[in-house]
Amino acid sequence: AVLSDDGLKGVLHPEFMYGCATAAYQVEGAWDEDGKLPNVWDVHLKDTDNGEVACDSYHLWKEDIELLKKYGCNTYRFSIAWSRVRPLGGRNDPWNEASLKYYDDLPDIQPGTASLVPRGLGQRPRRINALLAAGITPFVTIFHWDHPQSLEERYGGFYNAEEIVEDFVSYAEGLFERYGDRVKHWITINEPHIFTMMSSMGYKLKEWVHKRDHARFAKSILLCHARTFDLYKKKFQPSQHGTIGIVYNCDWVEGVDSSAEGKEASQWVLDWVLGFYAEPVFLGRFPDRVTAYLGEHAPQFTDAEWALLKGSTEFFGWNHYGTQLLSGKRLETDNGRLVSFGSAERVFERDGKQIGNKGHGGHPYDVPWGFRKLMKYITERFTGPAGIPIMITECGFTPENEAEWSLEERIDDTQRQDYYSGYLKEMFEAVRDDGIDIRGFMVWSLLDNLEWLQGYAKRFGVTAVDQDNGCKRYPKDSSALVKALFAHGMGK
Ligand code: PNW
Repeated sequence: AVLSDDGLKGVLHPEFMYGCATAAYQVEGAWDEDGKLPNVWDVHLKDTDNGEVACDSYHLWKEDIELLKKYGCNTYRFSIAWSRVRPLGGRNDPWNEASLKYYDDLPDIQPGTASLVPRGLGQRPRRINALLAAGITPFVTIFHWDHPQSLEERYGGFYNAEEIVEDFVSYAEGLFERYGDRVKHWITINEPHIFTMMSSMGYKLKEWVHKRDHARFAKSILLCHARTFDLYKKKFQPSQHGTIGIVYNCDWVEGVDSSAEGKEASQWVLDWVLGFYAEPVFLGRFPDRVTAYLGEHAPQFTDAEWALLKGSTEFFGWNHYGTQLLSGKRLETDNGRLVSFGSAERVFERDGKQIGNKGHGGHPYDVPWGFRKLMKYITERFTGPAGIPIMITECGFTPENEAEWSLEERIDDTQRQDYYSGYLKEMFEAVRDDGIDIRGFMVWSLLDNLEWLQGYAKRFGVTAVDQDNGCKRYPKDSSALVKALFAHGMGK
């Protein structure tokens, strides 16, 4: 275990941001309250597990803040629901004051003096100020996949770069105007690659994505990001003094053996899943493997757009879960569709041994050394040369079969505790020994919540939520462990 006399006490940056993360659609519920209109997931998941109630954080947000305090967090990463604050979504559509207020505050709340007791409608202390009053820094995701359905119906959503970019930037501008005096940490977009896959698998095509679709989404996403970054830098940062960046998903991959095929497959997956969105932002180009693969579909940018893209992040937001080994075999189908993650065949044993505890299929195995290798890879390729820090914006684990567990079993979450012990030890050592500049770490997730297409069966929370009993919250044992680990790393 970390802790004790391991030489890791106090190795973290003095202003290290330790917190928990959530996303609006996955926790808020209240899907049609206070003027909110349907987002793409409300429509798509209508008849299955969905976010209509979720963890009811729209009403229970004060309890969420109490949990963050209990867990020793100094940061809360959450997202704003576009379909709440601007229900129709478009640049000429009205804002919704009732919902803007939900994320906002009362002017009479001063740091240290906030009362978290509700004082009646229209008078409630709101989330951002309540966080600040609790000494918790809001880290706000502008877009965590839940755009208004009306944008799909009007013009095909992210299929239509010209339209979505203008609407996205206008939405972001409204958030900077409204909250930027108090929110100093902004994320434009969460996980471009997974958003593309999940959207296509989910509300759009209901099948694996064609390269053409990846290319169209990439163009929209990258331009939404770069234009929003540029707007913030020019119009808001000079007076608001906040920071802004993008969040990537990336798990570690390497060949199961030392074969050239395994190496090539791994680099392909890293280029496809991460490089496709990180190289434009860090290096002003696409990876060669990606342009070669996309051929005629490869997104085209003007010189002015490339200039906007290059250097358009102030931190490397990184969601990391697990590690997979690749056999070197490609699973691409003949009609140009990718099966998943770049269609490389995945294996999870080496020398006859499973590589770690098995978790949820998408980010499968608990492999601390994979995290360590990827910290190095990202630093060497992207953040080191750019001189910018890494922010771990999500990291978590859920055992494969947790859905069948009783509440007691969910709380005694030994596999999640093993996971965080192993990953945080690697992270602390990487900071101390490998010169890795990590400034933040956010547990995914504060709460057991709606895992998109997988419903409520996959539970990433350090807090169990009893959906059958008013969404009552129960801290899992891992929450105390993570708190202790960060107290140690931060020298307390
Ligand atoms: C991330 N995969 O999504 C998201 O940012 C969260 O909203 C989500 O709940 C969390 O990870 C846990 O899954 C991903 O299949 C969803 O590889 C699926 C995958 C990766 C990321």
